[in-house]
Amino acid sequence: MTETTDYTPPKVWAWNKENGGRFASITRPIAGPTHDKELPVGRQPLQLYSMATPNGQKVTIMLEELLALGHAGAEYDAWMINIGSGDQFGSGFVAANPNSKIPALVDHSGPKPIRVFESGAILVHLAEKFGAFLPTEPAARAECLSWLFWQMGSAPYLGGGFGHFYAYAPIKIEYAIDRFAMEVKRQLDVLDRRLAESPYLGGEAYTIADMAVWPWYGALAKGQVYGAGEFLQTQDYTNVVRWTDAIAERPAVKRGIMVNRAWGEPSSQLRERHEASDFETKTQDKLEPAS
Ligand SMILES: N[C@@H](CCC(=O)N[C@@H](CS)C(=O)NCC(=O)O)C(=O)O
Repeated sequence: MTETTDYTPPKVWAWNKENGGRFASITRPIAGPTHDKELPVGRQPLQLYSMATPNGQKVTIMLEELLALGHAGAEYDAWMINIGSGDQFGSGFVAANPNSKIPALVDHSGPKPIRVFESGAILVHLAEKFGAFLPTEPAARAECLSWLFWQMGSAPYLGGGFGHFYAYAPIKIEYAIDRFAMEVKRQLDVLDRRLAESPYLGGEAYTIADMAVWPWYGALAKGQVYGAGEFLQTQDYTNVVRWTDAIAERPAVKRGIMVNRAWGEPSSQLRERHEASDFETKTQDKLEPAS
């Protein structure tokens, strides 16, 4: 083990604003808004405030799946919250999500708007509202919710643990990378063993559990996050790769991952979505054609 630091924690921690890590500018030890800014509200029943990170994609995939099933009440306006610029600290966003993280949903379909934050809570809210993608039979429901909550508990080790120390921290700390690489490989093995037993995480049917896990672990399995495919040898998790590829083929998934996306191929970016036809007319290649 290489010694990389001789740091000894002081008696009282102090906020060192110049910590140098990627995203340091949006990392703070305090909650609450930094500035006044109301959220826009469109004409659709559901208002989503988000960005196309894996946590954001879970919800846009679900909304597109619901619309594909014919649930017109799932029509939504998707507004861009640029977390790199600190939009999550605006007063309106903090009122929708006191945790200042995307995604946040405000459901305007009832007599009073309902705010929902935490992607897992948003998926359950939508699944119950439309009676879709969450089985009602007790055993199947329990299995689905177990995998959904597995994602909520596990992904912080992947993103905040492995991803942070492998890709974003200003120094490479062998101990931290080793510890979280071990945990992430264990998590991939958990998924691989489950997906050897059944086509989807909840069993025979595709559910909100798959929608929550796929944007993180599917992307990881294909080497699309943190450039860590080779390091973690993700191709070896063959059941995860099979499941990842099958979900990627779903038309609603193809649409969902484009929403609130502001990077990559211009044709893959639908920065704001206000109606279904926006996928044909408002992608970045159409809005700003290369001259
Ligand atoms: N557990 C939350 C995690 C949400 C989350 O971490 N969102 C990130 C983007 S992927 C974010 O908004 N980060 C901005 C920040 O931390 O200031 C959920 O599932 O909704």
